[in-house]
Amino acid sequence: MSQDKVYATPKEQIKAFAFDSKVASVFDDMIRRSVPGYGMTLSLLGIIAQHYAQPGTRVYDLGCSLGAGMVAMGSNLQTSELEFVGIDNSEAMLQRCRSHLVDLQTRYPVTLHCQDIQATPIENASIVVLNFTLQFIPIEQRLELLTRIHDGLAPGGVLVLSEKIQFEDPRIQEDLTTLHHDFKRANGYSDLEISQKRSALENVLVPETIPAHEQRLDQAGFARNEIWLQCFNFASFLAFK
Ligand code: GEK
Repeated sequence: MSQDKVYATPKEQIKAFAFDSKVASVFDDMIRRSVPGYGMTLSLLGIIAQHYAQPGTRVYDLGCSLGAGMVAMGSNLQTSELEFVGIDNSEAMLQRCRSHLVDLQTRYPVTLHCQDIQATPIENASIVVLNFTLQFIPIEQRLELLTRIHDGLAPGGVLVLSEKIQFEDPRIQEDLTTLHHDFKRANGYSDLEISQKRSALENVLVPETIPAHEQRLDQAGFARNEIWLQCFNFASFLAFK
């Protein structure tokens, strides 16, 4: 996988961030160097999948990008009669995703659909993963999506929801944003790359507070939810049907 240089040179005009072929070709490097805890989220997703995958059900990865979530969940699974469904609305991502799923496909049926996750029917799911994807859905449409996910989960099913988060206290917001930028700098991104990417993501990636997520999960019908991992301004929730 090549190194992310998408924002390395000065741009006259910063266009809104898009998951196009340029981003898809460096995506693994981009997300690992940008999202603190991404690697740990994936490796622990494998443990979560072992615990919650139920025979005869589906596992959905909504906004699957290159399929890292499905690969992580499938790597040590023994559960029988499981089907994986990966959804993304970027054809550039899915083209690359297919080649990452070769091993998984020798053990489980895997279907990939290029579509908006808001149009995806969710049925008979034991696990639904939204790994850093809900943040790209318009805020007013998030409840409907989470409600459909809840309704499509089988009894005992879970949603894994990972997001960039925002803090109510402006001083904490400022400090954790600084720490996030320090993380990116430590991973080799320049100040120019950090600031151009930040502008490109403005109004595209819209983070919310932890209470806003918790309240919406309650409203969508989930019985309980808890944060199981947090790294700076990124957190992952486990929500139970
Ligand atoms: C991972 N989960 O590696 N419908 C379908 N796909 C969408 C939509 C939508 N409405 N909006 C955005 N996407 C992955 C990482 S990246 C996170 C997920 C990030 C897709 C988009 O094309 C991209 O592939 C993915 O969601 C978000 O664990 O880049 O911060």
